[in-house]
Amino acid sequence: MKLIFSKEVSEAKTANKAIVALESTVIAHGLKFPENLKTALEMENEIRLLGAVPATIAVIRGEIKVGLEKDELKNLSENKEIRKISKKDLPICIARKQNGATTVSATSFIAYQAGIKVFATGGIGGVHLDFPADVSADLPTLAETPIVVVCSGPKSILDLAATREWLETYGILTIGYRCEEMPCFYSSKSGLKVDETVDSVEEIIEIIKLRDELGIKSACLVMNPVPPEFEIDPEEQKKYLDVALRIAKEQKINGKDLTPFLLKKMSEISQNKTLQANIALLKNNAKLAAMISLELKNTSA
Ligand code: PSU
Ligand code: MN
Repeated sequence: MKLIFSKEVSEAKTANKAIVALESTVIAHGLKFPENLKTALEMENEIRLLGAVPATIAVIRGEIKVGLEKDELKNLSENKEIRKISKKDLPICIARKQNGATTVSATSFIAYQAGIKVFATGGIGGVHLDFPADVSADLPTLAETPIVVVCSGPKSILDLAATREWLETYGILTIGYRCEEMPCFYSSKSGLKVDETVDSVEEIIEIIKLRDELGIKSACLVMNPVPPEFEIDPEEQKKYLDVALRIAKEQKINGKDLTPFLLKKMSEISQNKTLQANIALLKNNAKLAAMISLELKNTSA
């Protein structure tokens, strides 16, 4: 698989530095301009400030890029004509020399091929409410990719119980970072348990290393709840979601357009409250991912 590394990522690989992968769907489809660009740059900087190197992943004119230059990030944020791609879409996007924003599915796959072990995002995809046949391609990819994904749980727009069961069945480990319940994006409470709670990065490293030693090939999700000052209580969240779901149904929105549509509608209905929470959790997850990737390097030397 041909990967094009940015100068920064290529130097980091040579120097054996800690690298954190970041996805591009959240930039191109998950947040609107200009907040998307600002958030993407801030996530990268949080990672650099801690001493690790960010590698935002995307397909640009048919080339798989690991690490984006500033102008490439800017283009991704402004351009509406970017394909949202999961792993299975990669061959199409490359063959047709298209621009593709990578989801958790495509990003995990590429990061793993690039030798990057830790990836930070907001919320992962899962089983959709009211559309039980719509299961995000994030899930099957995570089931077969031994990477660490720092996230704030599945997105709250999903059927959380069904998503939690899917993770269980397909052996995707859920670790709660200082939380006992599986967080669900804008909220820290889902009423569903994580597999185990940890209080420190060292405990996460120990578990990841044992997973690898045992030859277990599925992802480990490190679930990091939204910072409390941005948390939206589940009742309030449900109000926004119910309106967004009703509009989606009326407008017959489905397939890969559903997630971006619901996120955008909820942000409008909540007067940007969900947007602020989304941005806060993304930056917070970037920081924790940097800490994990640094500790992983320190203890593997
Ligand atoms: N997290 C966010 N915002 C997003 C996404 C995640 O905070 O927009 C994206 C991710 O790229 C995830 C995708 O992989 O939504 C899932 O989309 P779908 O449900 O169509 O598989
Ligand atoms: Mn879907």
